[in-house]
Amino acid sequence: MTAQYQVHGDIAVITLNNPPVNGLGLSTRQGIADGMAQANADAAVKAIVITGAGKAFSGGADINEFGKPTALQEPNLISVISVLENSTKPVVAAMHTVAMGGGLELAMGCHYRIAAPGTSIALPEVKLGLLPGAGGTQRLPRLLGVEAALNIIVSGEPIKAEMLAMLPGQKLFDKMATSPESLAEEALAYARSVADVRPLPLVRDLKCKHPQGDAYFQFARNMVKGMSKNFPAPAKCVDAVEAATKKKFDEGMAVEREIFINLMWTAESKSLRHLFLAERAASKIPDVPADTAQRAINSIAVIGAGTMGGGIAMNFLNAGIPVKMLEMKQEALDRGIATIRKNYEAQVAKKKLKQDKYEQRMSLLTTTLSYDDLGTAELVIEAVFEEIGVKEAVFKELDRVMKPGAILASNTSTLDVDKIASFTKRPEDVVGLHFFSPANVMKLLEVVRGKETAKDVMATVMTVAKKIKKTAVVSGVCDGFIGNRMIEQYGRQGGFLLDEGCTPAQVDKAMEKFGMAMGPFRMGDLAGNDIGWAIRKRRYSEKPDMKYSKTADLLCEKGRFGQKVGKGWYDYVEGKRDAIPNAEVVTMIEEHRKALGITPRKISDEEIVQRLVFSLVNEAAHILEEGIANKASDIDIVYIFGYGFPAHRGGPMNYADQVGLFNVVQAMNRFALNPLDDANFWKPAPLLAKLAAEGKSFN
Ligand code: T1G
Repeated sequence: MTAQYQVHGDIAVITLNNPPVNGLGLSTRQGIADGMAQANADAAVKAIVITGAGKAFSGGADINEFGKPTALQEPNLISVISVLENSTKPVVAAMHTVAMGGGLELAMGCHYRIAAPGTSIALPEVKLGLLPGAGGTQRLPRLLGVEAALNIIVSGEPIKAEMLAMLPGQKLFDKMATSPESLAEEALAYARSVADVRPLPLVRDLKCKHPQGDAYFQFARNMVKGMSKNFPAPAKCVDAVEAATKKKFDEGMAVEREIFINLMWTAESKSLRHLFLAERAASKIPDVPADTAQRAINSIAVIGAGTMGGGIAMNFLNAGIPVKMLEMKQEALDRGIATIRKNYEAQVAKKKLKQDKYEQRMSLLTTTLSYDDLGTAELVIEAVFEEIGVKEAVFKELDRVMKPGAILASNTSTLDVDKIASFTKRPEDVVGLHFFSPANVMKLLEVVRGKETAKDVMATVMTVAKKIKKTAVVSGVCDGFIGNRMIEQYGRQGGFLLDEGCTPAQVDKAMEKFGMAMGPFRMGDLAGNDIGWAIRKRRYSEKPDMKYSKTADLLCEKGRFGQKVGKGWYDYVEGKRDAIPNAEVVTMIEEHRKALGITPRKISDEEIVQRLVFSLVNEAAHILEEGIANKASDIDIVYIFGYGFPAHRGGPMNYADQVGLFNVVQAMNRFALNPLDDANFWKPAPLLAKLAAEGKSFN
């Protein structure tokens, strides 16, 4: 059982013990029920304490159980909470560290609640496309008041127990423990103090009203509508809490239950639950055991004080890790430091960063013009010009100066990490750390594993990534790694669609309606169209038979590189991001079609979305076959965190699974018949064809 039962004098203690966060899986629920039966049957027991071992009181329902029969198997969470509530002896919840989701709902079914300071309280179900499904929407408003409860339920965000304990009239906490260490003792003492109190206080009996109910809930619905594009759950949270104010407790519970079950089956919730597990699975590397010894990283060096170098440095300064930054010239260093200061000062101005924190971070930053000063760092990250000759010079110097065991990382986004490693005598210490611009903002980090990169280096950089709050995904060495390799096919399809009859605005609108943060052409204007131009020029010589539309080249020949020059596929007003369609560009595309003898055709949004998204999927299937990515869910994480793919679609691979791989292959077979497209590309990757034929999915 993953819940232990002990008796301390006349108090029974049930301790949840299901690492890592006491997820309320079947065995834990059974353990609680058994413990309660034992305590209620033992005449010597006067009261009961429920608490959690390890790093949480409880992180809620066991997410690994979702969609599995055991999740609903009796005793399900609602039944267990009823056992607590209907106990003939008082039950005290003793919470520490984390009491979230079903864990908080469990505590609210108890008669009394004690929390240690620092306990994170949350009902994060909305982040999984759900709502609290074990009485949270009915009990929390009774304990905290309707408005405070609804805010917590709709935001899903954690809040410290001591903050909630200060709310006037709150009944969520009967007592705050003086410290996490004294919680157990104080809970036993408190349980003794209430052992004979009758009647037992039941949360379900508390009143739940809002003085201006209808007006308030209308206001709440308007607020939620604005923030929950594509997501049905937040609005449903409002419905459930409103039911708590208008119906009897059991009727309100029935409303909550019905909404919960309906939300469980929505594509949005399945996608968000997939993402929750995918994000945590990404940090696991199949052949690198979790207990692999890691190298100590106490300080780092960054080579290059440009946009990327500065952004990379900020990640470490934010995590309190000292950074030594090297440049070739003092003025480049000064420029780099000034940019870092500007970024921090902007955060201070927006009250997102305290002045003293800003100064503390800057105190961790030192600079140098000499490689000989770098020897003390345990990790060095180069972010210099993207040219192999420059990388060679840098890595030869790093090999000379860095102490044995230091990790040598390259931020390259297109070059061969194995080749870079070959410039050193220690290829086992070389790894790629591909940050996405702006490096201090984008969560995604592609960790590029060279063929000789040591396992402890991989384990170490994955831990470092978590420390600097990055979501790291392991990639093998290939041109473009995972994200950029796939985006190249996506861009090619965008060009073909222009040749065949679309305007940039039509393609962008279709993709943004699908949920992309930005369509391909607005994204090109943001990143800089000249980047793609340079890659295509390389391709024209490397892969002469690879088909491309020429429209993007024509655009670059007119110097329309994007936002940075005020014009690209669209026009831009200085300092503004609005993309203004440009008639000249549309004419350029039309004339190009005419020159090719193409009669434009009307292309549906559905075809636009399928050709762009399935081009990602087919390329990703090759990436999986080649072992460049370890698992399909890693690719979903790359696209959600690095390329603005909509979370409610769960990533390209999850989306393909939801469409059905058989249907994806059918669509690709249709695209292959289009003479203006690239039939060769649309041949389904063998892995995709196999899964589709077997009725299987990627994830
Ligand atoms: N069930 C099972 N495992 C969980 C879990 C959970 N609820 N939450 C986290 N884990 C695992 C996670 O996969 C990882 O595993 C490890 O714990 C550390 O997680 C009826 C239906 C609790 C604040 O949404 O917010 O209750 O990788 O890296 O930063 O209404 O995890 O180590 O093998 O995030 O210290 C609602 C989600 C469920 C909580 C800890 N609960 N979890 O953060 O560690 S739905 C949640 C979190 C529900 C009821 C409904 C965080 C955390 P591994 P971590 P952390």
